[in-house]
Amino acid sequence: MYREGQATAIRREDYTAPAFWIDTVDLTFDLDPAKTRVLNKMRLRRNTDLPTQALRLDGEELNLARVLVNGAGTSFKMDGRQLVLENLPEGPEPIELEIFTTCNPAKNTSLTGLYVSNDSFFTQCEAEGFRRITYFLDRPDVMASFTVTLRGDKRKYPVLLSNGNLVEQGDLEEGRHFAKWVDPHKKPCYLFALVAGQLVAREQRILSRTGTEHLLQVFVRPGDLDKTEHAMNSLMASVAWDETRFGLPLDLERFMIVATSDFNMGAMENKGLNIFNTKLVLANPATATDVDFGNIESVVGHEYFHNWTGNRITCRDWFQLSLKEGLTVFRDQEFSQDMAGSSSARAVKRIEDVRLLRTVQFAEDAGPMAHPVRPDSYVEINNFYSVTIYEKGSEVVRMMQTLAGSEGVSGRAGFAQGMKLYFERHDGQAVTCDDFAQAIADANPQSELARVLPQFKVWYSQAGTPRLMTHGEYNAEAQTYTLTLAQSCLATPGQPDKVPFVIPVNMGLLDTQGHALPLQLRGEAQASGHNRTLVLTQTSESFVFVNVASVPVPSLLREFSAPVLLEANLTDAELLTLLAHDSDAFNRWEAGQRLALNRALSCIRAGADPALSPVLDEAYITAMREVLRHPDLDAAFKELTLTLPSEGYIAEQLTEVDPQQVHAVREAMRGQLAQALQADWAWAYEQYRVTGPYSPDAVSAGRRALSGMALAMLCVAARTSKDGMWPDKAYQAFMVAHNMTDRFNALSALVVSRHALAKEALAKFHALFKDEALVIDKWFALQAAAPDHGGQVLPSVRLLMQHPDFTLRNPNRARSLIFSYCSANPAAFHRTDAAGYVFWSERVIELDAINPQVAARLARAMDRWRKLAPAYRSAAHMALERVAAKAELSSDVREVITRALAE
Ligand code: B3K
Ligand code: ZN
Repeated sequence: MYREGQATAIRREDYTAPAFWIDTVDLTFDLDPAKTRVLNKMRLRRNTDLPTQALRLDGEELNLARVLVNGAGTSFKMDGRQLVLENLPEGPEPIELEIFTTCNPAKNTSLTGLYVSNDSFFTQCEAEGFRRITYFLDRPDVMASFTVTLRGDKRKYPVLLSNGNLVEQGDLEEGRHFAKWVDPHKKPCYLFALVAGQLVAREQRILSRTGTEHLLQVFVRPGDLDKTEHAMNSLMASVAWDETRFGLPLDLERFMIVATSDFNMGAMENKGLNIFNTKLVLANPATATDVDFGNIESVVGHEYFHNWTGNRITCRDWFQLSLKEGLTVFRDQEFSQDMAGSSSARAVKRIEDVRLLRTVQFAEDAGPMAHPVRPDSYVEINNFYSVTIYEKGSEVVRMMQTLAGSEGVSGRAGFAQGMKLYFERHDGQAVTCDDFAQAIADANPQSELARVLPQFKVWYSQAGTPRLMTHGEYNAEAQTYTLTLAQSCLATPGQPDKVPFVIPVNMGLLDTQGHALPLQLRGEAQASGHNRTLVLTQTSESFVFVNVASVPVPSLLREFSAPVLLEANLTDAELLTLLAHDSDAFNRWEAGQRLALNRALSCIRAGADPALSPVLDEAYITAMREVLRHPDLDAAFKELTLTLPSEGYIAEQLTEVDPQQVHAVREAMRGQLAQALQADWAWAYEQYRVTGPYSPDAVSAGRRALSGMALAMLCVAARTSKDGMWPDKAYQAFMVAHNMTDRFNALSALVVSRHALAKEALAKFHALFKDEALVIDKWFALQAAAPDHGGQVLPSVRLLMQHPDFTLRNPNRARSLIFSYCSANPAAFHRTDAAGYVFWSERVIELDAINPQVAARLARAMDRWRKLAPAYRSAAHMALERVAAKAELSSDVREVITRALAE
């Protein structure tokens, strides 16, 4: 967040090893909100592999009081923000360096480094926050042993936590006390953490498979303990899962999670002391929805899994971020799937993950911030905690798992072997993505992955989403089916020309009745199985299937086996066959989405008025009715299939976007589906309502999702029929609901159908939950994302900013109102009078002065401005220029705006 001078790009090719190693760090904190004193005693030694050079320590917003070398005063100088020591003793002997600084946590609104939230102290060091605590070699390849002593007022800060084991604690003079923590594991400083405040803990002792005992703790503010059971259950499940699936045990006596309401992102994997956004810890049936419960399970898992993938083996430099993030997202996705249970519930999770990837990551890959999974340069590393590093990174790992199989060894087993080798080789090290890929391939020498590894790694170096074009030719006489797969990839910033990727394509063939056909490629002695992985490595390749008795319907990219844009150009008849019969649940869902998308796109491209000619035809509506009424499909799957592609996803398919038109078409489609299936929705609402006690399991959650959708559709349909019955029922359901999922669904049904009762229900909702910050976030978000009619949303958002509960300083609250409007409500944001863009530019500038990381995320709302139709585009351009013209911008926001404006 450097504001002085010109921010320069850091380049991956410039990496050099550190000039010094730091073996031990002994930190003593005297905690005081306005002036915390930090005594930092380090033992360093020169990296003798490099020529003798000065020690340059990173620091930011620190007041330097003293520097001692081996106990004596020394000369030093400042170079920008670095503390430079030029005269350290030569030779390999250890050097004792003592640095005394102070900082001001109360004034720290950026929420990186050491900050105060609700009178407690918290830290956030990844990626470069440790330098705001003390002078240090703030880079992940410097791993040290940490000892931390915390001192503070005992009444104000009864709980004093840091990484590792508590070795000593006691009282001091003047009502103060101390705690001393020793972390038995070496770690980079980005994994350092401290917490001090009035906190209470839910505790659980567990036994590992090998019989070792561990203490798990979830710390929250007093009053929130009744919302910690699910987080604790998720943590216990995570520990058990990593041990069973990957043989990775908990390596600490004590594992702590602490929740804070002021947090820039979801959570942070500090060694043994994870710090979480309250949103991803606190849940009880009355305040949290099924989606919240699911997110908590997945993020608790994610941070826990980092203990091995990220903490035991960390990144050599921040360009390797996906080494830990892509891999750990892959692990948390697998964990959630395993927790979900049935194959249908697994598919539902996969569909949700792919939906996020395709709407958000594909858009990033096609926009000004496009970057490879392993970027080549950055200005501000915080801007690269992106869906590309995380979600696409996870897909890259998933493809490695797919390709790690060989004769008699499943991909999953091969991948597990690869992980084992990765830990044998690199435990305790800071490594690169190459090291990871090499270990997976080396453990599976017979696999396709080993054969294509150098080319496979194009996924790490090349940005942009590949297009996969497929074409099938059936020869009835020869009974052959020739499937041609071809790929291309558009230019991205800095990468005009692309080379072919390795694309694993899971596929099968169905006959027109929907039966799976046995698969036999030319050259194979006999048919085997109904599912194959074809591996495309060239620009174009053909695969010939023989003994194909009738014209087949291809089911391609099953389970979404590669992060590509599939252009299969299937006919409606083929898509309907897949929707009704494919054995791959993902592709069933995908066929339904494709049918809806094709209809939306034809209407938009024809410039047709959806109010005059219906967008959906009988074939589509009948197919959706069949899905909704299907006796065997799970409720969660039905809900996903009946949900139309989002406005954002539709927009991505167009070369030029009029957000108002996209909105009108999708709204018309929804209205039509609501009307045409009215009787079916009414049936589904009654059929799927859950009446017993609340449980967040996948089956009950799916039922609530579907009955909630049915209620919303019935309220939407009631708009035309002017029948008040369903809105009344929704209001009733809202009032009597015994869990937040049903209550919020009922409230949303009234808001999205714009019924007069919505106002009253919103007021009741606020009154009921006025003391529950996370629920009030939902209240703001729902209003900011409400469907726009006549432009009422923006004035309502401006008014809500004046609400006593609103503050820009709390990231959750800022996201709930401002981001929900700018990023999750395209038709309300892309106003023809440009007022949405003006609002955006004001908020980006305002937020940047408080919290650059959050501001830079908001800045991304304009990423796709060049795709907009001309009138919007020029207004968006002006808004971007307005922000760019500000002299006082953080490097975070400056980088995003500069890239958005670059040609
Ligand atoms: N590693 C952290 C993210 C840190 C973001 C810093 N701007 C959380 C996670 O991915 O688990
Ligand atoms: Zn992570």
